[in-house]
Amino acid sequence: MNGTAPEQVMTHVLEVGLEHLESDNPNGLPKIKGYNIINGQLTESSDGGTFETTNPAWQTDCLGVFPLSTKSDVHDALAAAGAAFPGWAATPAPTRGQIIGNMGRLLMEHKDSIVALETREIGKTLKESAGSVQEAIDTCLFFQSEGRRLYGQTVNSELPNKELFTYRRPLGVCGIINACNFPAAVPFWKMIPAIMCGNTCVWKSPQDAPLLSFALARIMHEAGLPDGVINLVHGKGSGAGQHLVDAVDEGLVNKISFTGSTAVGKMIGEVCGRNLVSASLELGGKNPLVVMPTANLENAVEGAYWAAFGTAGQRCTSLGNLIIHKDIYDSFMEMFMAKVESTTIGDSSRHPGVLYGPMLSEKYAKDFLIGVEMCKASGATHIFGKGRITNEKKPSGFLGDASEGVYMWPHVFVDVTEDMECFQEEIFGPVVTIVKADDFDHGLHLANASPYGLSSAIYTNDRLEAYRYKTGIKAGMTGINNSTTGAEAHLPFGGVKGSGNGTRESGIWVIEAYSYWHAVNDELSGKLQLAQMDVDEVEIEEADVDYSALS
Ligand code: UN1
Repeated sequence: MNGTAPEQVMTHVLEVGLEHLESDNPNGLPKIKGYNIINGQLTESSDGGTFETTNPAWQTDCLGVFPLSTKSDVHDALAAAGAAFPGWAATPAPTRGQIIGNMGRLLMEHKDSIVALETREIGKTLKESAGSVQEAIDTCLFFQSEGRRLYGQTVNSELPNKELFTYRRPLGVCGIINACNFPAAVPFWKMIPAIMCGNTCVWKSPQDAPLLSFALARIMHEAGLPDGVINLVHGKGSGAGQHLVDAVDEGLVNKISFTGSTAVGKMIGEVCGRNLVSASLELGGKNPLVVMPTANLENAVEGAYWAAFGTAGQRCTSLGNLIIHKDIYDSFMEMFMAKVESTTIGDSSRHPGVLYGPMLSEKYAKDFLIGVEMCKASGATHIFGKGRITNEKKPSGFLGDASEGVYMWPHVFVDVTEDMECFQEEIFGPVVTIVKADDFDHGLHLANASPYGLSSAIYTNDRLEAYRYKTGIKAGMTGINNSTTGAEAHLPFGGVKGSGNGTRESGIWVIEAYSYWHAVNDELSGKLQLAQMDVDEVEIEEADVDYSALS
């Protein structure tokens, strides 16, 4: 069956020196013993604790067993990152960039196997896993050449025989914590610029994607990364991730970069704030998409449908509130619901072409069902979706045996109003909450009415409306005649309001998050010259103007 691709990754990246554990995996794929990587060494948890990672599309398929890292494991990783920092920071930036380029090339070489592994571990469709891995490759290629720039400036002094310069300096040890929904793209968005700037990292892998994270960390080392520059620790729940955040209070961390929920992001922001440690926080979204009467309705339906249900709604950029102008509401809904009803769902590695696969894991499924109940309790009208898919209760487009995985129906709620909890709160999964707008101003008001401000979109062919939306929306990202998803690796990614603390990932903008500006002045005159005080005064010539006329 779908065996070849995941087996490749085992051979190329993981198998070297790795133990295959006994397994009765239904697909015949191996179950491996995974490790932390601390100072380049494969290590187990200090107390021997482990946890398993399973395939959400086929839950009896166990991918591997990983260390449940203890506080002392996390501290070992921090010590390794601290020890590696001076050497790595002193490595010329173009050399750092070259190693990053090698990572990109190795990812390209093994892309098919990594994609298959991502799909096996978190259930995303093969097409979407390929997108996530490509985003990681794009990031490497972008930052390979940034290693040859990383520009500072020369600045003119107000004093003679004196030179002023600015340099970008690395921050030190960075703690990296990411969610599992983009397990290749998002950690690369963080770690690639971090190491390009000369920092070292302790990466806490997402609990639902330890094997993919392990494979990526092995690739990074295979690309020539010195030991200790990136240290990987696995863990679950409030274990290793919390130990990493706690280490900020102990002065062992110089930066935390986190992608995940707003609640956890606020907690991390507080810890970092009281220690004056820099934090990059990419948090939740309740991304609005407005459809106006001049829009091409077919495109708008397609964009809204993809934004809501692609990735089973498990992107931070997924559509939350769909805001439809009242004049086109009925025709839009007729087309939209026809698509929703025909949604194909299943295990993409066995049923290519499905729109979406299972939830990322059982934990995401549980939280999603709580969200669906919250929509009902909010008073919204529930017009489609029946919770978890079972063989007895499945949509017409479901393919395969529902009892094997953790699949959800697509859900649609209408008659939503801005005072409802389901309008205000992010629900991570395949659900859309639909609101009717009276006119453009009302639509824009609704788009701004949630506590979040990550992504946003409008479908309109009225250029003034598009302009007014673009200037009136409070969001980090806006699509015009496009869905809410689809950020590219060289545009700034991030949000405002409850979606983050204003830091950005990607492109040249992310460099600000992983470096500080160092201003240097070089006095060449051979004497002490005081800024502001020893500056030659320039005589202003008396102008022939009668200023008294102004009063
Ligand atoms: C995320 O969900 O955390 O723009 C990242 C997008 C993707 C990245 C999403 N390129 O939807």
